[in-house]
Amino acid sequence: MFDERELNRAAELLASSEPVMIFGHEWPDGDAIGAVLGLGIALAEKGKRVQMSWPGPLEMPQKYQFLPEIEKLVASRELRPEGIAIAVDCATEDRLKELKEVAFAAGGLINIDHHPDNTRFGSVNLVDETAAATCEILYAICEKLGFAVGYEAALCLYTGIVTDTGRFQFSNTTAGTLATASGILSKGVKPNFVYENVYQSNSLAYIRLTGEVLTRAVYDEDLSFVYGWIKQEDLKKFGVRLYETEDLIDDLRALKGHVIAAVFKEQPSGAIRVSVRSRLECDIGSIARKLGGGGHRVAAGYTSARGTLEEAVEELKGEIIASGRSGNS
Ligand SMILES: [Mn+2]
Repeated sequence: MFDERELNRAAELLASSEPVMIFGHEWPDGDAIGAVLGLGIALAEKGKRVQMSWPGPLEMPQKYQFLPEIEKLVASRELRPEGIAIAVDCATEDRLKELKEVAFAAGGLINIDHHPDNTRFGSVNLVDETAAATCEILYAICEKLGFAVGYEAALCLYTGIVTDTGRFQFSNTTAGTLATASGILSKGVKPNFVYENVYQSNSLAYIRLTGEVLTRAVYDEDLSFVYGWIKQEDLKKFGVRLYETEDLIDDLRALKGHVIAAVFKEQPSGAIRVSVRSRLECDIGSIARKLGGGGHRVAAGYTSARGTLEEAVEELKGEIIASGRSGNS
């Protein structure tokens, strides 16, 4: 857990400043979206003027569009430095992209995050790497600072926790995570409502794309490494947006015996973005950092410096071997 003095400094900043700008990272996942909206709603209910945003387009996967207050999100270009800024679920200041300047020019920058490689870039840092999700930290902060978490904020925070813990199945799920979830359910959140929206709202096009990716998946038994790929032509063929493919890696992870899973995604620029996951015995986060990315021990990502998909696959295999993982060791 983070320092109580940091929490007190955050409380002072929040009490004395307005508006409160809350920023997630580009192409936000469920935790970042839940954190921006959940904290924004909780502060607004306390009478605070809030501005919620993230860099890049305010687009998000369809599965998160059931969340409240989405229409209040403000495009990054409309923001000027005023009040204070809060960065949520951002390991580094660079995750803020074009909002970085606004965030640092504000009257204070509170960094709330759970990534182990968080650089403490804020003027106040509430970083707890033992938390499963930024939304889990936010629930604790709201409770401690007396910001009542009502149904709508709870719904957002719950969504962040459910998605970052793989529905409470990943190794980051702790007794504390479930205690937080329990507190949230007491606010009236219905697990099946979130489940149906987040996990049972895929388009047929997406399910068919998944089928294609799984059909051609490769398993390197020596490295216990399973991987798949999505090219721009696949997205075109099936009519799926790249940011909607965040969870596809979990389907590959159903494979018995695998330790590392990856999905290589060709970006519109041609660059290869790689999502990687591992079982607890392998630190995929440090491999991703070696390749210029970042993340957690068991969930990370990076953009390959290599030109082609094939080269990116070889690059990752090389790093897996270099890390000592081969021959099912
Ligand atoms: Mn997160």
